[in-house]
Amino acid sequence: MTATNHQEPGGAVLDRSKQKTKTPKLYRVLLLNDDYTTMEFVVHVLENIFQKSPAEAFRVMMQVHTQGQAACGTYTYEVAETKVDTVSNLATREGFPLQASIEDE
Ligand code: TYC
Repeated sequence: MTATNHQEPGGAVLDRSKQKTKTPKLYRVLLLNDDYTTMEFVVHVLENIFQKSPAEAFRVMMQVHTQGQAACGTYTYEVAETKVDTVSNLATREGFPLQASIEDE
């Protein structure tokens, strides 16, 4: 928040407290379950694309497997989009149908 002082003719000082730098809107990246992608590959994706520890990667993978989907990170839109593309490209390269999607935080 920046406050700029404006000198008024009568000597009064007005504070402009309009927010100039806005915090960017954030988006969740969701990983979706399917019947064909191996658990090992999903753990690999979570460790390498979403920077999860091995234990956290396993926990998130099991959450997707049992509940259909789970959040794996929160990012600006551009970064979230890149994560989704990276998952899709890596999965396609390995012959898996694994998909990720984006939702508003
Ligand atoms: N359901 C998959 C299996 O039984 C494992 C899996 C987990 C797939 C998470 C996708 O996002 C996923 N092999």
